[in-house]
Amino acid sequence: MNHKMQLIASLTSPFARKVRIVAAEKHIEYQLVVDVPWEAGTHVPEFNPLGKVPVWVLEDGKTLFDSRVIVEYLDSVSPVGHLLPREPRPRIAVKRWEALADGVTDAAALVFMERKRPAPQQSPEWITRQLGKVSAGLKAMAEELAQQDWCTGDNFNLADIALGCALGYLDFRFPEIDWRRAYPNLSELYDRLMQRPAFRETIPVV
Ligand SMILES: N[C@@H](CCC(=O)N[C@@H](CS)C(=O)NCC(=O)O)C(=O)O
Repeated sequence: MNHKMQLIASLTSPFARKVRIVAAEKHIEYQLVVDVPWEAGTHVPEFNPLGKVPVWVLEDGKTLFDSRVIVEYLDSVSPVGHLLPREPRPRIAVKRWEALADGVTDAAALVFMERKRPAPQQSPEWITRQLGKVSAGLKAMAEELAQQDWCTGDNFNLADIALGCALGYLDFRFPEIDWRRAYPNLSELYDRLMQRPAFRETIPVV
């Protein structure tokens, strides 16, 4: 039996936000199923053996993860507003941006989780190492963006979405990291992204 496609996600996950933005930009309909993988009653492991969100459930019940696989799938199923170029070189350039932005988010998320552990169990070295990745990643993204309007090429695409989700996650969990002042070009692009309903409607909430 065919069902409506579903996205299993928490409302705070920056990776799920990337998927929600891609689906909205491409006008792909789905049912949002909110599930927090950290909570005792979570069903996420039934859909993804890794126990992580986002998970996309296809009409036939098959599942897709992780966010990079899902967004590539969504871009391929609808011709509306292509977010990944078809040509190999520009396509890989966008996916490299996505890896960089997602990597910043991954490192920041590790810090957030480490800081939630009881103080004696926290490793300051681990936190410093991950924060170093966040700083280096922000610097690299600012340098690569330079004075361009968008991350790659002449149009908004998945690279900009991934960057926006990384910056939005830093705002949400690390308001003390003042990336706007350090990198005005990232700030300008972020403001432009926030004019899009898909970004405004997916701001992380606790
Ligand atoms: N590489 C994955 C990362 C997903 C991820 O780390 N999700 C977090 C929430 S932001 C999660 O579900 N964590 C639960 C866990 O690690 O058990 C993706 O892009 O989808």
